Amino acid sequence: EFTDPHCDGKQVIVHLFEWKWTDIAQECERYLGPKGYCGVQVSPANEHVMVTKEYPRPWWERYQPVSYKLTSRSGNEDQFKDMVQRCKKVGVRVFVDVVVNHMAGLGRKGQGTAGSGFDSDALSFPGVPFGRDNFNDKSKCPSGDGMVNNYGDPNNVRNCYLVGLTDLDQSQEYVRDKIAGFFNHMIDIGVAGFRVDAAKHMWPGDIGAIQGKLKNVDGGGKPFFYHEVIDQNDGAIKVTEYESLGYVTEFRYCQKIAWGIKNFGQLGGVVDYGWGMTKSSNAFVFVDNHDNQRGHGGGGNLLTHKQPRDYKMAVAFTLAYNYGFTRVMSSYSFDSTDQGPPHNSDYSAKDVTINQDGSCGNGWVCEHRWNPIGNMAAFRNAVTGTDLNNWYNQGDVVAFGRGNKGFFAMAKQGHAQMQLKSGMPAGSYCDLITDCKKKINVDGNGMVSVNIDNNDEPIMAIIVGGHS
Ligand code: ARE
Ligand code: CA
Repeated sequence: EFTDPHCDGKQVIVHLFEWKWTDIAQECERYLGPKGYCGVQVSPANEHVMVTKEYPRPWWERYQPVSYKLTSRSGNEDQFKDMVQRCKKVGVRVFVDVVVNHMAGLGRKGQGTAGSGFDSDALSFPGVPFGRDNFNDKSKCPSGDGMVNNYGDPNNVRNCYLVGLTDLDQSQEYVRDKIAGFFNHMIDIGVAGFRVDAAKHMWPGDIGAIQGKLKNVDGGGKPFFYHEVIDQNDGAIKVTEYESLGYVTEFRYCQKIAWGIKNFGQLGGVVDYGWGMTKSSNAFVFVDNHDNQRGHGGGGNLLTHKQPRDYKMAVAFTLAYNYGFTRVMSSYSFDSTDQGPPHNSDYSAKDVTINQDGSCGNGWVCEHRWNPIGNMAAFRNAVTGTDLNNWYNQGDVVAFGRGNKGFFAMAKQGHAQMQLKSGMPAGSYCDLITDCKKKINVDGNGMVSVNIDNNDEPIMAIIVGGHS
């Protein structure tokens, strides 16, 4: 349960971080549908605070809810509905980032993006409504100052205020009903699932109780769930506690894949169950996310769009490999870690423009459109359910097959001309990475002529059905 993304077996979603609903609707139609993406993770859709104090309208204001009305920096409810329906029509589902561990941070008051009043210090959120009694009080939080300050103690992590964010008490039936009502409203609109923000800071039993109140999505079945739990073997809370609730984020993979790209010889051990990594059927996998790409939430030695060559190898490898359910990140350029999306003078997000060559303008990076990333969605879809075989890892080359459905290779130095065993039927195949500019030959014995040269990306990938 909660592990079906409802997209006809497709395997890759993209986080269009901070995009407007009107732009996402267009992107589903012009790119994501045709390329075989399963879905989009969208930024929080509900009403949030508008921060001006520390920084003018930072991206993180959307992680401070004011109510569950569907008006946010990305657009209003009508635009949200239009996006969900248009995406669904082209086979792309919408997954919403839901922030229900807490409401806005202490010290904040005024009006949210939908015009609701609120006062965090008074624990007053009339737009829901939530009041003083609906929050965890000091009797439940053992930290002394009321803040999360000891990741070794589950009561501290789950009943105290995360960075000063007013912490809801999800053990209450009333609170559960409000949250489930918010989810069901989006399910009615056609949403197929949820990324649960700060799930680590909620009791798994409370999340389960909320899930028990949910409707089926259209087409039948429970919504897809993936829970944000940062477990880097550094605290009391383990990802395994969330496995019965759906997928769970595997942040250790971010570190491992960055390490593996630095040291190709390590790529065979990129999934390390000895590290406590979640089993594949529950692992939600990504190279970077909106937090760790800017040093928030489990940052460190990671690859992001700022190192494009290595990043493309990391993402392409991840999509070719046989671990977990995958999410691709799509970013905007930033200098400050607080900086919100590219914006107009009123701080509304700028349109995503598309250049002649398919890249994005107006400050949007659009990694999901880079060929070694965007075209690998088709690879992952094509090899679903196959084993990994014909593993080759010598020097700076790594290559492997996926059953008789696909073959992948990359060469760190940018050149590899060699014959390798593949499980593929004979033929001349399109190289997905160069958008078919290169043809790759497989002979009658299944030997593939790997052809990577410095003129192109250091990667090649072919799939059955992808004949030239
Ligand atoms: C902002 C300000 C704060 C201020 C607060 C309240 O930055 O200074 O006190 O507002 O007014 C995002 C930003 C935060 C931001 C918040 C609210 O990252 O900076 O605070 O929005 O606007 C932990 C959690 C994990 C969380 C990360 C960031 O466990 O759930 O911290 N990630 C999610 C989202 C974030 C979001 C929130 C949660 C809050 O993805 O984008 O915050 O909704 C170890 C631990 C981890 C811990 C990590 C960092 O690795 O194991 O559990 O992650 O350290 O502390
Ligand atoms: Ca909590």
